[in-house]
Amino acid sequence: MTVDHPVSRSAVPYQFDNHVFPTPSTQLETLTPSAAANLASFQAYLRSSKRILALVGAGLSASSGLPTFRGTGGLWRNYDAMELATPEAFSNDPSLVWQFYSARRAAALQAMPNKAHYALAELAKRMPDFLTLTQNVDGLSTRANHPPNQLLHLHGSLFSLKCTSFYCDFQEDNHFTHPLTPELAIASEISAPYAHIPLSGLPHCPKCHTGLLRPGVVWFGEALPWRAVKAADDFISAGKVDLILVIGTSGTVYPAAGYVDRIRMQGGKVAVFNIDIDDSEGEDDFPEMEPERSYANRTKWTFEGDAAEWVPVALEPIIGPIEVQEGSDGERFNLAVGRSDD
Ligand code: BJW
Repeated sequence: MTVDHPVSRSAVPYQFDNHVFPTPSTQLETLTPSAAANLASFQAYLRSSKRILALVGAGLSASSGLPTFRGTGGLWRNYDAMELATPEAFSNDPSLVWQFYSARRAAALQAMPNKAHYALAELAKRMPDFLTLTQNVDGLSTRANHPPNQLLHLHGSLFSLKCTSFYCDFQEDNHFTHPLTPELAIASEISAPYAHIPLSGLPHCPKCHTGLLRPGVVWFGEALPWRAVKAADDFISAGKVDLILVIGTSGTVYPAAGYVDRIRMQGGKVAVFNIDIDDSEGEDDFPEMEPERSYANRTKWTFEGDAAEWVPVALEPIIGPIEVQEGSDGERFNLAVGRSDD
């Protein structure tokens, strides 16, 4: 659906049907010898790691059916992310921006956490010195029961609401009602067409009764939540981080992307899980060495493919096998974790 709208010159908003679909699970059953050596080398280092950080992005939730922002299958395929994820866009056209976020709230509510969300939650339960920094606003890590004290939301949440009035401090978290107003029911589907909603039909503050509410996400040019940034800094300052898992993120948005270099500069190693590894990321650190020595000395591992497939496999020596089953109410549970705590 092409929408002609003043905010965007190239707009095809709400055309989010180009998801990145998960690669078939058979990808891991046919590992080449070098891929198996890569995995074994990573797992050996993982077992020896005491302090681990994960930086996750939209690709983590791709196989849950939620579109990513950039690249193939990008959320804003013909639309620049900067155009909607800014305070200016909201101020210019709150109706457009609210419909965009309303559709994403609906999609996130319908989505289920995948095996990678559960695997990270399980790692957190088994390793007190494991911390996940998520750029995602979809709430899926929380719904996979990731321990909240080991999960920092750098870019806020689709399910937080804030009053835009300068004079009002209203903020509410975990607000899962959809639609937020009867008028926003038209934006309940990811491909819903755009229709202008007057200001009176958009969510207003229940405290001051005058201010317009906005989604509690971090837009370009806005500061990240200071508590989350401080907690991340404290974790990094408390001791060397042995390993950072970089999962499903393009690493293009700062300051989040900067954590990878900070860990490398401390001497920590990096493991990248992405459906699309570019040539420079895949480079062997020691290409001239024979394979065994090369793998033993690696400072970086890459796992190309669906994070929902790779992450549970890569973490298996610590967390055991992850099996996800759906409950009668449609919610999913991580039922079988085979490794005992001996
Ligand atoms: C798969 C997969 C599968 C697919 N399996 N993988 C330093 C240098 C340059 C610029 C800056 C800088 N520091 C700050 C800036 C400016 C700016 C910035 O970074 N700009 C860049 C674009 C250059 N940063 C900011 O403005 C930040 N604020 C700030 O710095 O404030 C300073 C300040 C201080 C004090 C006072 C005031 C201000 C704020 C950034 C906020 C970002 N917000 C968004 C929107 C959130 C709300 C929403 O969701 O709508 O966050 S933008 C968007 O990008 C969203 C994401 O969290 C973020 C990152 O995207 P992500 O997650 O990496 O997704 P994609 O789509 O990019 O990548 C997906 C990846 O998954 C791809 O690689 C795929 O291949 C892969 N994939 N399927 C595995 N199945």
